[in-house]
Amino acid sequence: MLIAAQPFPFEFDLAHSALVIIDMQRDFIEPGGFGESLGNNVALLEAIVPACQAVLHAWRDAGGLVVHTREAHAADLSDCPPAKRLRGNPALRIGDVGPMGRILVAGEPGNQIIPALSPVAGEIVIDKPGKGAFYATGLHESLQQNGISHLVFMGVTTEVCVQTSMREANDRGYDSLLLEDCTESYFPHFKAATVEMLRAQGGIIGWTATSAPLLAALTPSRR
Ligand code: C5J
Repeated sequence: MLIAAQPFPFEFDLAHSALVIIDMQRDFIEPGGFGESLGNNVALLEAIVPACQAVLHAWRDAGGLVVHTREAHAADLSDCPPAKRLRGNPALRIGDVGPMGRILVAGEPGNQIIPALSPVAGEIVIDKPGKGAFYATGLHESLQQNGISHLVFMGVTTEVCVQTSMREANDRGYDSLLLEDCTESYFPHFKAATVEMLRAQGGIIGWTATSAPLLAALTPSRR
C-alpha cells in the first residue's frame, strides 16, 4: 500500500506492519488521572478518540497487528525511578490514590485503556514504565517475532510518549508513520512542532499523514 504522507508517500505492507496506539488510557484522557494531576486540561485529548476508533476498526478489519501501550508502574513502584515520581510539585504523585485509583499504577481503573479503544483478543498490550514503548518492555522482540518492519502510530501525548516511542523505533530500524489527527498534546504548539520535526530533513524520524488516505487504502469501498 502507498499513501500520501509527508515528506513523501509512505509505502507499507499490512502483513509486516503494526498499528501502535500509545497510552490511550483513562489516566490521560479523563479527569482525575495523571494528566490532570499535572495541571493539564484533559478535554483536549478526548477530541481525537473518534478518529482513532475509525483507524483501529479499519486496521482490525483488514487483519493488521495492533499494539496498545499503557504508561503503567508496578504496585510497589519498583519500576518508577524516584526522579520521575518526585519531580515537580504535582497535586498527586505516581502511586498516590486519586479519583480513579492509584495514579499510573497497573491494574487501577485509571490505568485502563478507554472503552472506545479497548484491546480485543490477539492484540498486544504493553505496560511501559517509561515514556518510550521500547524501554524495558520487550516490544521490539514481539514485533520481530511477528515480522514487523513498519509502524503506524496514534495516541497521546504527541511530544512525550508518542515522539519518544517513534524515536526509539527509528533507532531500531522501523519505518514509522504518525497519524496527525489521531494524536494530541495538552499543548497544541508542542504537537505542531513535533509533527514538523519528525518529518523534517527528509523524514529524519519518519512520516506524518492524516488518517484519510490510510482509511482509503485499508477500506476497499472508500477507494
Ligand atoms: C506523559 C505520555 N505525557 N503518555 N505521558 O507523561 O505522553
